[in-house]
Amino acid sequence: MKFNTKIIHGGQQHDPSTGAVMPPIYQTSTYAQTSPGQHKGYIYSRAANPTRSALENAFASIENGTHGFAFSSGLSAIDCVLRKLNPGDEVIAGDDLYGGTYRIFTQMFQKYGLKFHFVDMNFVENITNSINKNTKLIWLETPTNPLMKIADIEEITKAVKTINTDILVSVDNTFATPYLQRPLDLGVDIVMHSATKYLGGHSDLLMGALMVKDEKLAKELHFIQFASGAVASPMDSFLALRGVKTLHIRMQRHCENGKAVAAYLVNHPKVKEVYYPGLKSHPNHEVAKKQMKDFGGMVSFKLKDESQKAAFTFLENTKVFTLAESLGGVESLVNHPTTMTHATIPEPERLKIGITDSLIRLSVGIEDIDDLLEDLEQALSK
Ligand code: P1T
Repeated sequence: MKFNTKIIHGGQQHDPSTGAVMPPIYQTSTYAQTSPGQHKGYIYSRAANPTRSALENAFASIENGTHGFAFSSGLSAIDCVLRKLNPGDEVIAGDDLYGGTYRIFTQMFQKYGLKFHFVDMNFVENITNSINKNTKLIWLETPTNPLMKIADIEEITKAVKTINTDILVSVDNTFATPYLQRPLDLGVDIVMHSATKYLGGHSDLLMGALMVKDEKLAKELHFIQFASGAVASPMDSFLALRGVKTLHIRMQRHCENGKAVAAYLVNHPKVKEVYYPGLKSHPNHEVAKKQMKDFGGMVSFKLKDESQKAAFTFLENTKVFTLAESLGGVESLVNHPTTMTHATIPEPERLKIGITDSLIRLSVGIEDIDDLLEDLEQALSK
């Protein structure tokens, strides 16, 4: 099946008992057994639930994986991957990550004996030079949140696997979605999503996803998901599956609008710098062109006036763009990383990579582009 068909039908079947085209919301915690161990494949909803199974099959299908797993949030999906590791193991991660990812690494798992190295993923030797016998996981986020850096997934995976095939490579594919790039096809082991964002697409649920194509790895992750219990609810699974079915159409518009917003901001006299991989001036534009179908709807920029006051004036004055954390929904959002999504990262670390008070992140929605540009224009004129 082609991607646009898979998005709708991949891993799906009509409900076997009624023919329902969409899976019912199986709002049940448990399942009747006729004799101990005699059941219809479902025992207890922490292990599996038919609505979640339908979604997990769709997740696997859209990333060209064999298994998908749905969690109660993106961070619980990350938590599941980290629980595969043992004290003393080391992780090499990008230096620009969602603030919550940085926090779970440094404030949760470091204390259980994992060691994290944060490197600029633009240079593959930064990764290969940090690999030692304890390295177990490479954590990529591309495009990164919020600086929109692009890592060359294929080149990095090849270099890592040449050194040691047992090192897992995981890609947080939240910003790109499988519409734009499919990391499992490029050799990585695990794809992770905050499905709260584009996969759900409507800002009405919290969810995480993992997709893999290796049977043994799938078994291990399923065991952790079952044993730890941070599963997605039946209702959220239903909503996410409904959202996934329009991902390709939404992403087309997100990309069109994202491109138009970036082009507008580049020429604005009050704007110092625009971070969007679709711009020829973006340092990773060529890599983005190689591995992504298009460039997405996330755009960050810095104002020339570097004061927090100038940023706040803009943030307080947008009308169509809502000031809020999160991204990837149909509606446009605006976010101030230093005080909102990335406030958890210590200031010196933030400043080292360029997350300053003048940085503003836009999640460009699928509204009419004229209204979006008009809104930016009026807010920038304040
Ligand atoms: O919020 P949650 O569903 O737990 O997902 C965490 C997460 C993981 N990875 C990336 C790239 C993310 O952007 C997020 C969540 N991000 C936001 C809430 C935000 O506004 O950036």
